[in-house]
Amino acid sequence: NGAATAKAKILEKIPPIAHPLAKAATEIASNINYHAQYSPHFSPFKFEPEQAYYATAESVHDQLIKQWNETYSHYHQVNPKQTYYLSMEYLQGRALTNAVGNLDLQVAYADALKQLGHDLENIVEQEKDAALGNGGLGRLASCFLDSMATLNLPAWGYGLRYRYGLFKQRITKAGQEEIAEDWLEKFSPWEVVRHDVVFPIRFFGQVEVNPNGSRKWVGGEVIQALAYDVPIPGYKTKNTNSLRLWEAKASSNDFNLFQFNEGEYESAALLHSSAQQICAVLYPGDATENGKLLRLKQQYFLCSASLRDIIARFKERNGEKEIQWSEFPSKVAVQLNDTHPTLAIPELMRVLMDDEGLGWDEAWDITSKTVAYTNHTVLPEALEKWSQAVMWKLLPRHMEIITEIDKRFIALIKSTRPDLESKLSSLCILDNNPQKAVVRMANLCVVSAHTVNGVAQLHSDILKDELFADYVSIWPTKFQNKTNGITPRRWLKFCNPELSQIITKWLKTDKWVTNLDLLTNLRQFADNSELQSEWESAKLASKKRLANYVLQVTGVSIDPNSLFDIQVKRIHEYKRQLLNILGAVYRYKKLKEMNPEDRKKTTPRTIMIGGKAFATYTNAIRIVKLVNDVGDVVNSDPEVNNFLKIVFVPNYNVSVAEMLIPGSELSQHISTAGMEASGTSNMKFALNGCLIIGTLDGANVEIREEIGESNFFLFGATADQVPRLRKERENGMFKPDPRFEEAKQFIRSGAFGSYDYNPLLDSLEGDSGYGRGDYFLVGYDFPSYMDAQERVDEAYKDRKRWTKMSILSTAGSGKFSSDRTIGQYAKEIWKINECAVPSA
Ligand code: B1H
Repeated sequence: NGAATAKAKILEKIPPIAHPLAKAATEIASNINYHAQYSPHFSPFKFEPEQAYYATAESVHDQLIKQWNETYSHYHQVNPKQTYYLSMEYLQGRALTNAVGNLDLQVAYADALKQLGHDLENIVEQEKDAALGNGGLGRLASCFLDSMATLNLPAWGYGLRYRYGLFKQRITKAGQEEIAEDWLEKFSPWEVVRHDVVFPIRFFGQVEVNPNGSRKWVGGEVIQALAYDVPIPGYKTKNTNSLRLWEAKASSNDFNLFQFNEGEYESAALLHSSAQQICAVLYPGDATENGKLLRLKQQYFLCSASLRDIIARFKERNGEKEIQWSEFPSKVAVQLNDTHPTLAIPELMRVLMDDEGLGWDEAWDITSKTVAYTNHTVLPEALEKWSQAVMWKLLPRHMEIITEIDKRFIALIKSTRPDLESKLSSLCILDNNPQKAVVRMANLCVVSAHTVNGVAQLHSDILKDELFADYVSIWPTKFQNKTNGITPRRWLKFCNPELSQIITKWLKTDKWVTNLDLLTNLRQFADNSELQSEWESAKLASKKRLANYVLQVTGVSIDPNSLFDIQVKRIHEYKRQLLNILGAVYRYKKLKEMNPEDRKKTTPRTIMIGGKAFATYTNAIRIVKLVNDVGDVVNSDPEVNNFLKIVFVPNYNVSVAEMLIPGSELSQHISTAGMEASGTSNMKFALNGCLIIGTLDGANVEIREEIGESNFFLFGATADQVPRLRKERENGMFKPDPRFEEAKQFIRSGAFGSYDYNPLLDSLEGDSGYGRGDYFLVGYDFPSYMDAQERVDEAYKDRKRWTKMSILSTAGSGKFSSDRTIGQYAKEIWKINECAVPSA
């Protein structure tokens, strides 16, 4: 406690001053001290890292508030067309490093904290990740927000303020354990509650028909949506956009004081708890279907609150003039992040017709010119279908509207495309199958949106040629590709400062941070031995940091001189973590059989696998257990553990990724071709000089094109071969490679403990639940995967050549900046322009 008092004592020497725009370190120290004393959230006279974090965050928040307000009023004054990105998920991660870095106050804040007896590096670790998303789709939304602000685009995000984010993963002897992630346990210093932004949201009820024929949705239950705003600072620009997250609240007049006073506490509180349920948890699914009423309520809650807000802003900015609704699409672009916010379509129709009195044709014209849809997956089980019966109950007016949209679509086809009539049953929106009548949300999006896009070239081609092929023949110009991207601020500059400095030094500019194509200029130095040795020592430093982290969270000590091989992503059979671990098992078995001299000639490897498994996805849970069991045996086997370690990295999230990626040398992106829409971690790894072993799937295809075939370890079937291979598999025409059989047999023999792995391994042979066995073609791709791994081992022996490949990976990653992606959305889909806040 002596140390604690010493820290608190430092505060006495520094005057606490409210100085929201401090730039110099001493002023910033005063401002942090001010918050420690005058925005107290803790007992006084404590200044441990936790208190220092909150005080620092509030100081940074001060810095953001002014430019945030200025951004709002500038947009308000200019009244440009603005984009609203609707997403059920955002994976923001930590905000402090990003905010300080975007404000370009990194050095000043580090100095200020030193004066206060703390290290910025240590303080940022105090922040909990905001994990309001599952995986790539949510992280993409967050990268997009960063780019929209950095490009000075008038573009906001809308989402839900989940009380509990994605679960925390703990690994025990039994495998994965899920724990509630209480990110708001104390509070978030970044969000601002807007008590004046509240909208009533209705559920259930009925449709009333007025004498004039107009319709109105009435009755049911009404819950309030309350806005919380999170500032989204752009990099070195004043523009600070908003992420508006809705929270559900019961209306205060709904609280039945009479009942409460009568002692009926529970029924009095019922509405409160039913409101609270809506934003209680993020649905922890990734590409899995669910039929939960609550999830549908969440989706409607997001759509309705956001549209009400958008319309209110449109009216407000219109001023005193009479409203011209036809101008709405020239002021508003709504982007649907997958089908999860599809209800925005019937909701906009409903408000325009029932509240604003427009006719169908006008409302339809406005709606379809406003809304665009991004598809993120072709997995059939992830294409949302909602029960018609449930929808009629929860959203009766919306179901009327959807039915009418469908009717008109069918009429259009019958009158203009009789050749497609036979396909109408799969093209229309309502699937009236008497067993289970559903609404097909993707069809509703495609029929209603002005633009539909995929997230990588291959994926967009599959949408056009397969999933949406018939729609393409109806609306040939509706379909586009927008290859995903990642923000180079978080995913290089801030997470890998060592490498960033080297890049800046050799390019003689740091402009690459906002113009990532400049990285191509590194190519000319790829053979330069001075750059190579700087590059290698940066990588080694990151590997050592990672090794420390792994030791701390798993107790396993790994050798920074071994090849660091990483696969981190949600656990899913199509992502084929099983292929990785079967390859590792085979490697282990061969190492065991070798004589010690031969062993020494192998390339030492550390294989790291991380990711969360959806709790009810049995095979994913089994895969986590298998990786851990194999690791336990291998890592404690003195014969081989100098040559091979296998580590399961627990609780993979944004912050863990920021640690892992800079320290990676090889990363695995090995999905069955045609199944990973894009992938975005592949881009993050390549940008940080990590080589990829992968299939021709998603964005891998474009990454390989950009960085060069010879710098990419390719293997496996291509997307167009997959259907034939599955057929052959079904017909018993598949001859497994002996190495594949050996690896499975080794696991079945009990070499990794007594857990019953037979059901998991059987999925590679007999029935897998997807149809006849090995739907994901692990067995088919195994031999070419193992061959590619041998090429990796060979390549790593020539360190100069490896380093050159690593430099070329970074040099070729410019295309994958989310600035490029967002620039294309802005120009080709949203038709919005930059709206920079003038300086001073
Ligand atoms: C992606 C999802 C997803 N595609 C359903 N689809 C969900 C589907 O909770 N749910 O119900 C949640 C998420 N996520 C991913 O999007 C793709 O698999 C990646 O390949 C892609 O890179 C990413 C971003 O486009």
